[in-house]
Amino acid sequence: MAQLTYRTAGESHGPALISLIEGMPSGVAIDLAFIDGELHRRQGGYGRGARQRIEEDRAIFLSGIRQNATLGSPIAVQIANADSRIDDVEKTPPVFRPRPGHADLAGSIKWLTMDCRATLERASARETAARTAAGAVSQCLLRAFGIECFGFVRGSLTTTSAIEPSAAMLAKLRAARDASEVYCPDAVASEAIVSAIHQAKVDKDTVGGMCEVHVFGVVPGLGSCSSSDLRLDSRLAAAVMGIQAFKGVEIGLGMQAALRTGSQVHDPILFDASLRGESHLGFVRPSNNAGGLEGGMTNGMPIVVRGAMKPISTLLRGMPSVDLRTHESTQSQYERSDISAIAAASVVMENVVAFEIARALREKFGGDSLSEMRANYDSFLAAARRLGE
Ligand code: EPS
Repeated sequence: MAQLTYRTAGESHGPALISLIEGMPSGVAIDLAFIDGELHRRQGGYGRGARQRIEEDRAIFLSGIRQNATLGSPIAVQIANADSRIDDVEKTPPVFRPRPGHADLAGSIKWLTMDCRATLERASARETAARTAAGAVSQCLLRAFGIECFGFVRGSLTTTSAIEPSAAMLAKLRAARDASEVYCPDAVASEAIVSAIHQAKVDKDTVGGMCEVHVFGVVPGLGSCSSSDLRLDSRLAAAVMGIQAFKGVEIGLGMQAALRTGSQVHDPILFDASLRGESHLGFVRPSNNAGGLEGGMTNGMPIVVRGAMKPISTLLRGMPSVDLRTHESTQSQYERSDISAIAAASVVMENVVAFEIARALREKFGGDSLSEMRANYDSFLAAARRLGE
């Protein structure tokens, strides 16, 4: 059994983006409508720029599936770029005035060039379409085990929604989120975020925000405390920080845990024998400050991850910068961009989190086919239920 991994390739204005996924078991039903739906959601949200009117992202499977089910072989997914013009110097000119906050300056020094385009084409968040595709494929595996992921926008600037998602509310939450222009299921908060983005547009400024992902139905025991790179919380943090423009990650109570005493932070452990059954071991946690992870392992409670996205670094009014050819002070170069991509970021975050859960699920239950993996999963749960009997 290969480890579940993925890599992406592709530039923002190159011919296409590619995702190469390895380690999926055979026999997983691939829900093409769901995957294209995730790609479509990622293109949306109030505050997006003109590029999204040009693109219509679709996942084209080049390998690894047959009759809409995985074969167990590497899965290559292609997303074509309609706005493909990377070699057209008139339409895609060099960029010599780096944007503060973007990869422009650091990349130009790293690759020893004065043309920031050499860096920005790959640094662009266009690449997150390929990551969303990989995550959506992994969600097809998760769903076979009853695991559901829900990503949304928690807030931006002065607005923070107090909504508390639960598995029982999932269908309603998804409907409310999908009805919101900024993917925030709280209608009042959604409206406030839309107005903040609108104001930023008027001011030729940009806006970031806070995204959150809840994962329901995860079996206890994924991840491991045995070494730091196997801790699922460390992997989730790396996956979320790997999203363009993310500057912070929290699990459960996150940073707030440092400001409270132990008795105010740790979730009590109770046992209710009447709950013991097929998918419940009987342990009850009346709170979930741990965000479903203790010792780097899932504890059976929903996984809760929050990520902070900084504002887009391309400002219509520019920012103080320097011309790399002359070192003279100037305003940063304007490139067509978004005012806010926070809604899109919540879709990306849901899918990168999903991939890490799927990776941990593959590590624990192995198998080359879904049926072999399922048998291992069932026998683990049966053994866990026998503990203490
Ligand atoms: C981005 C700049 C814009 C965004 C892009 C991210 O691209 P363009 O320069 O082509 O208008 O639209 O995001 C996407 C294309 C996307 O699909 O998410 C940047 O500089 O990061």
